[in-house]
Amino acid sequence: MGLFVVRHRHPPRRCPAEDPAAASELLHHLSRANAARAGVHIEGEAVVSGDHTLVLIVEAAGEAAVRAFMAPFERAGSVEILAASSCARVVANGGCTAPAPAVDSLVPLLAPDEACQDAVEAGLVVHRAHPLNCETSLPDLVGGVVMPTARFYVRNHFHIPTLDAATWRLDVGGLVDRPLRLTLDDLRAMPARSAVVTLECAGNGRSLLEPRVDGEQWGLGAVSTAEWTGVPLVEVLERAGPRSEAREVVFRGADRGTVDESATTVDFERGLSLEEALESEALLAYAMNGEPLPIQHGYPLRLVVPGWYAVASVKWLTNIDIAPDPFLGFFQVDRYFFEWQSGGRTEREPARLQRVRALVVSPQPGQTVEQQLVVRGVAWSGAGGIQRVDVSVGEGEWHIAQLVGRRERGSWQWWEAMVSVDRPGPTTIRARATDLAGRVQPERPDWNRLGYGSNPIQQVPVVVTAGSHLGPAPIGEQAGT
Ligand SMILES: Nc1nc2c(c(=O)[nH]1)N[C@H]1C(S)=C(S)[C@@H](COP(=O)(O)O)O[C@H]1N2
Ligand SMILES: [Mo]
Repeated sequence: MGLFVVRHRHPPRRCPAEDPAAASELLHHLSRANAARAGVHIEGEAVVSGDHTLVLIVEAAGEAAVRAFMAPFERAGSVEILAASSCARVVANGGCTAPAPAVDSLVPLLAPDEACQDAVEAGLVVHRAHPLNCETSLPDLVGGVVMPTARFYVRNHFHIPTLDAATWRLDVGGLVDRPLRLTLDDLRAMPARSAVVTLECAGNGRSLLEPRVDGEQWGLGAVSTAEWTGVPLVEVLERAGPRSEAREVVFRGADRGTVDESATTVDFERGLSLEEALESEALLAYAMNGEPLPIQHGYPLRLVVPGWYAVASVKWLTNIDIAPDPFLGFFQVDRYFFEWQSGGRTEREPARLQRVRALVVSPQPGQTVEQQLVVRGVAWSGAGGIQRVDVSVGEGEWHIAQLVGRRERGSWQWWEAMVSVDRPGPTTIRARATDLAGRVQPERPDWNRLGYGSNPIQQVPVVVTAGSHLGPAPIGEQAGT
């Protein structure tokens, strides 16, 4: 189907709307049902006031179908038919005259404009339409630990593959005694486990770095939490039986493309050492919040590695390969590591566990608040649970916040603090998390060449108005909790 803009004009003296019979005939001709019979889907229609001009937006197989349908208008005046495109498609293609993005894929792909349109409509903050990259809007985080799937951030490096679960297989091979070829039904028949896990992109917060670092300019919303259900990775590894020389487990997704300026195609692949794979409590997840994984989050199967930066959680998983040596693929050694200069030397360290961070969800930056207010948000760390969160107003002393709900490995936890502010006027709220390993957020971000793991104490500017009225009751005091 193609999209078209149609413009009809007629001379004022031949305005068909002035003749009741002709006018009603045209109205019926333009009804959605009549148009559909002619193979034309009318998306919208309007008449430019005082200008004898009608504009239609229609979908049809081709221009000929539109032309045939517009015949009654052609008799009354002129008809122009312009090939058109949705805004999302133009943006996904990179401009009004740019061709569609190049495709190098072995599997069918999700139309980039549709994925982008859905994300915008769900309220995600789209940074790039193709490949689709969008973050969660922080005010949307209200509610429970788990958030609505449609608002979960999306991070892609390539086109989004649409895999057919009926023909999809997970191949487990390499240094194993029993190579496996599993269907989705095979996996569903194995003992299932569910876990609430927070995924965070290693680039979350990159836009706060100074000097600026190239790469996706994430605010603070490249992080989200869902309940994932699937088969523990260890179960599948044990079934396959790694041989004694096995050292590394390599996970491959079905998406691929070119990277940097290079012409060669790379698959999205990541490795974990066998030890990490066995100890990580990773899941081979086929469900997210009780529903089959959505396409953009890895349908039909993805890896979910609790506590790790989410690059480890390979989507659209098709292969698990057990290897004798550490994996050296692009997304393992050319990206997703910290790199600093120290004393003329370059130091590198892979981005593995999520650093500790607290996010203020309420109030939001720029909001007006009263002198007594409740500050609340989430906090997480890949090194274990959150030990404490402290809140401070206007560079004042730190107040300990109350942690809400259960502490779960790999999941963020809500916290809240009631604070009072001495004086009305502009001020800044800060929240600082400390994890059970004793790691605490730094004042300033730890700048590194690729801009990963930026977790400084968040600063939320607000304006305080005079008044002692309390905001909404703290979560712990609401009815039913
Ligand atoms: N196959 C595949 N898996 C992938 C990626 C990808 O581009 N392709 N991106 C990774 C990165 S960098 C992140 S942050 C998470 C994002 O997961 P989400 O889109 O479900 O939020 O997926 C990871 N897994
Ligand atoms: Mo990421």
